[in-house]
Amino acid sequence: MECGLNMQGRGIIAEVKGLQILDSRGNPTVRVFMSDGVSTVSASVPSGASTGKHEALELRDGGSMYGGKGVMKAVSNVNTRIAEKLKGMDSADQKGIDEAMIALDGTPNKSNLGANAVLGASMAAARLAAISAGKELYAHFAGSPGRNPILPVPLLNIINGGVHAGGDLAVQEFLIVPAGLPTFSEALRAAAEIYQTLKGRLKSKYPPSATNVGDEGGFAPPMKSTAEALSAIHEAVSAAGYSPGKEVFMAIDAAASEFYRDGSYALDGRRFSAGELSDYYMELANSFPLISIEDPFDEESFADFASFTARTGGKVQVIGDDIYVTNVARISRGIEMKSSNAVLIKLNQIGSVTETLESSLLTMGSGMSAVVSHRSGETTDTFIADMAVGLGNGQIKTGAPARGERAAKYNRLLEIEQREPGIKFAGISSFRREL
Ligand code: 2PG
Ligand code: MG
Repeated sequence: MECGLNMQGRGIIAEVKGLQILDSRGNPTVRVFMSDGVSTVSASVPSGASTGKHEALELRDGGSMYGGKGVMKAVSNVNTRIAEKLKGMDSADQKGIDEAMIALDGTPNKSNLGANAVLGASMAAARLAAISAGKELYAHFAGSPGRNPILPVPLLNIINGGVHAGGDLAVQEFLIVPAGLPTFSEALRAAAEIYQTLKGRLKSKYPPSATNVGDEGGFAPPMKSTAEALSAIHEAVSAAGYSPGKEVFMAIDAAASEFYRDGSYALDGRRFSAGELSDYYMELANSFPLISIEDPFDEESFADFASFTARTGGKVQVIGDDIYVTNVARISRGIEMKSSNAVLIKLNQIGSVTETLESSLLTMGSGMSAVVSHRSGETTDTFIADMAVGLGNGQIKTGAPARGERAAKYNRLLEIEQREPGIKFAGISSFRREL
């Protein structure tokens, strides 16, 4: 990109350019470059597989190229309509920028410009605002009143199932949560050691293909049931020398919409009603140190979420992901119905930084936990690591401690920890599970 030609002042958007790149699954995604004539920044957009029905629209080209998954239309929208609109705007005015793009799009789900086009430009604007003010991105996010930067507890997905792997496990994610370690780096070290220990144990118990990995870097072993996966992790935690339920907890993301058909749930070789599934989760929570359960029911089941959340008595963090899709209206409904005590926060579900921050602040203000999350299709962009630190929400879910696109986020958190010894690790206190 040519710099210095259109210089109008630090932080003032002079140039916006899109590029079609590949994500971690080898599918096209959008990268946006933005310049104020002095600095050029870029941001890359992630992409989900178990997407919620109500997510903002990811614009794909169709046709034969990339199996229809090209994003050249979104890139062209960045280069033309979005660029024209944003040139001359101050990148520090995130709200103004995002509102201008939302108005330009004119649809409720960003289907005109594409949420991938809008989000890329929105994230790039945040980066340009930070760099032009001489700030790190996390410090930029921490700049608003009421935000206390904190290093988040990582939720690391070390066994992959559901649509992220090719096996028989219906539950999508089996995670470890090293919330009881004193610092972020010690928590990450515990996670990495447990990951390698699990790898060794899977090798000795299953065929060699058991340590092949799924989309988020977790192993995809030929296991038959939820309990089998949880047992393997539970044992690996102890075998690695950590105390389960004290130093290291466990979590699942059922992503239950993916195995909900005709009013019942198909997993572990049988069909469950919502009530039976709730019993099943309670049994699992009594047998393992399960600290968090995400998307236990279908994405429209606000009432089933609410009964389950009440039933756990605040002992388990119940996260809503596909049910809320980072959308203020749906989160508000969840708050009213007490459907969960936590919300997953994903930038591309809603499609702009401003709306993502609004959803996060609504969640945190209501006493629920907000969990900042990656997507199963990622890039090496580390935006969410900085966003979580600056926002101070206390938890981040960004895959296994392996594969470049996942490790990049954890490594960025290590860097922030080293730069800013004053920023504390959220630890177990970020699990405000009661409502
Ligand atoms: C989830 C996510 C991320 P996907 O369900 O929480 O782990 O998966 O990006 O495929 O929706
Ligand atoms: Mg999920």
